Amino acid sequence: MMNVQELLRQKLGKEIASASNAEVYSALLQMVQELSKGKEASEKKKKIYYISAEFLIGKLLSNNLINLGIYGEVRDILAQNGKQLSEIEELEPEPSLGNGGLGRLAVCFLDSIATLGLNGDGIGLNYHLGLFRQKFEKRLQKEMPNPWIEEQSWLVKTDVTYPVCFRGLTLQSRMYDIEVTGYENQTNKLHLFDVDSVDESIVEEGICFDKEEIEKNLTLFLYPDDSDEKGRLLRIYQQYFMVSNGAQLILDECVARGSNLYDLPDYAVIQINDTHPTMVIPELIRLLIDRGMEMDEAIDVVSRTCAYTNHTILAEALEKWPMDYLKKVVPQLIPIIEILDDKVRRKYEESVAIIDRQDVVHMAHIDIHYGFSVNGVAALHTEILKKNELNNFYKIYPEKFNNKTNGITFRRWLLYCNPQLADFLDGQIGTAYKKDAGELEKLMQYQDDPVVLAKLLEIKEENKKQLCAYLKHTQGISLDPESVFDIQIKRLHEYKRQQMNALYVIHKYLEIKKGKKPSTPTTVIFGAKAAPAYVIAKDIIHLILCLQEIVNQDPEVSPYLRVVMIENYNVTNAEKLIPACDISEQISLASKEASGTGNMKFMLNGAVTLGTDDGANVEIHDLVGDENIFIFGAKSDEVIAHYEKEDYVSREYYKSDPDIRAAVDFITCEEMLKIGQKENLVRLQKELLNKDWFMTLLDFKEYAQRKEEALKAYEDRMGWAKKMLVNIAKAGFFSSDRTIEEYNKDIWKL
Ligand code: 26V
Repeated sequence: MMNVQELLRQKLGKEIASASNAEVYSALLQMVQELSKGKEASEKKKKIYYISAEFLIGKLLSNNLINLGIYGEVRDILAQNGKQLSEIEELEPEPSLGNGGLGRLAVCFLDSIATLGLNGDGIGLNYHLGLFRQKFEKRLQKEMPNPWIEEQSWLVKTDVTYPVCFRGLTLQSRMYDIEVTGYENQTNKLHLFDVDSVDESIVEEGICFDKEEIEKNLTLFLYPDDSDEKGRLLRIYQQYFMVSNGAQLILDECVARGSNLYDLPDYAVIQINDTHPTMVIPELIRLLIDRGMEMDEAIDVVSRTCAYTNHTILAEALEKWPMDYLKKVVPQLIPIIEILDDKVRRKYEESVAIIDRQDVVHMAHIDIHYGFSVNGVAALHTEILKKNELNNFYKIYPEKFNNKTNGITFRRWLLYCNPQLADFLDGQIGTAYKKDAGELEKLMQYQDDPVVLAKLLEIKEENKKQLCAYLKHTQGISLDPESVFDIQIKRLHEYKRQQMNALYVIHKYLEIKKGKKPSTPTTVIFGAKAAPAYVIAKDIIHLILCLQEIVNQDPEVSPYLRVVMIENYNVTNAEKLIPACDISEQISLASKEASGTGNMKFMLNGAVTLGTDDGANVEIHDLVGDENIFIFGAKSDEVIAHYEKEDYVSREYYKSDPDIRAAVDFITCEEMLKIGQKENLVRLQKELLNKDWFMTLLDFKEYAQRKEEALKAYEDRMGWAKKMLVNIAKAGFFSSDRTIEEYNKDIWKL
């Protein structure tokens, strides 16, 4: 057994007490890398390759210390030497290599794959600048570059390099690895591909850069703006670069493990995370043909190796690439894609073809025809795929479709972010829940125990105070820890309906102004980034920031209601916000949120959900029962029927309901226009009245009512604590360990 203190001192080259925080951070990083390297598992025959354009890693220091089983020891040693681990953590830049749930899910999965001792690695891109850093200026979002790679980082440079050919350009790649430590188990790897020629100096104002200098910009940014052709072409360059490297690595590794390539499915299974890595299918076929295989045989081998996960039903998010674009970037794939399309066309109807009449390639169609598994990410989502969006495919391949309800790693989202709760659970139900999340159910025996319930309330209060201190320290925001913390943190998208929450704030503000003073004050907290080119999403941010000012500065209102929009919402501040939440806002339009994973993180940390019957909320609802969740709004089948009949008219709701009218009118009232931008506010109001594609006004009334009920229920502290307890106790199902066990049992079969 090594001595942590000794090792740390050795890395530092001096006494801990006399080192700076930066030196301690650097020594810890080296120490962790050394310890995790020693835990690499011996390779087994078959391996899962999780290929994804996004891995929203989050900070790694404490996560790795926990998984290596030395977090407490390190924290105590540092404390004995006058150092705070929490202060050292602040020095680590967050690798934000993902947009949201899809990228974060990929990292939770890697954690569980390693924790369960499975043979599996991640494959992705080494973006030098993660998702932009968000700044608010004049109550508008501004995007800034978000660098994370420092002289010393978690990246380990390898000797692995491959040629990747584009039309008229061949680049030599470089593979970097990040160690993925499993919880008290082996270390796996996340392989991130890069090119040495990337040049950060081409970044101009904000996040603008020359999109045509592929050698310099290939891995510079995560998902650059794809609103114009050059941006979309760069996206294809990135995707192909990722999959070509991935495919070459996979073939090399499988051959090294003994594959003759005809038996590839016995050595590899490739999980394709959404359609971004879809080109791995034609690329593998191309490489196998290069190595002497017949086309039909190559297609068969690849089809038995690849599995596809769908993460959305939103049509605008399903990737389609014009043939022209593909020809400009990856001409070598064109004949293969044409053959794949031709085979489909000979057997099936037009609607399931790969290349449509406009000469556009439907990436998901490649995955479904030429993969052996298609899964959705929550029960409702999978049912909608089968019944609606992908019904034509389901009729052809019913056996391929399966559900894998998402999950989250309890190491990061409980043990790390809520140590008080984890410690309390250890004492109450033992520590087995850390490896077997179902053990959390044991908490149910205490649902009427006043001591346990009081303790849960005390932990929540403590976490709220810590959040207040953190926000004061990092953003200069003052909150009242005595108020109800009502939190909505997620990407800004109309279907997620932050605008409905904002309308509630207006409604409540107007009520208070009329003299209806609530008995419990509420703090409504938002955190969200909007895609740089997503106009209405940015208007919604503007609306919230204007409300923040009006509400908080009104002395009549602010004792009862406060609004706060956190700047630069990311994994790091999610880890502080989630443990401090009372009411978890999961209010997407039913049918639109494939799963959601924030909903699971909140539940696990004792928040009560206010939500629609959408995504995994449906499964949360089933598990906790009506008593312990606040559900409202149109059901998914009603919503789908409205879209089919085209019979939803938002203006009707505006006209017939005075509360709705007052709230919507407020968006452009004199007070708002005094501090806000007329253009943005008018545009948003018009959108709500003339289109409201995601049916905000349809659900608004019921939403406001349910929220009042939740706030009332909160006042019965013991009754609320019981709801908290049931939510924590039933959260075990949402451990990503369970999800990964299901992937392995049904799809990967390692
Ligand atoms: C992407 C885009 C890009 C273009 C503009 C509109 C739009 C809308 C949605 C998306 C989402 C793409 C896929 C995605 O991130 N899905 C998320 O995956 C999570 C993990 O499975 C899941 O929990 C979320 O519900 C789902 O939205």
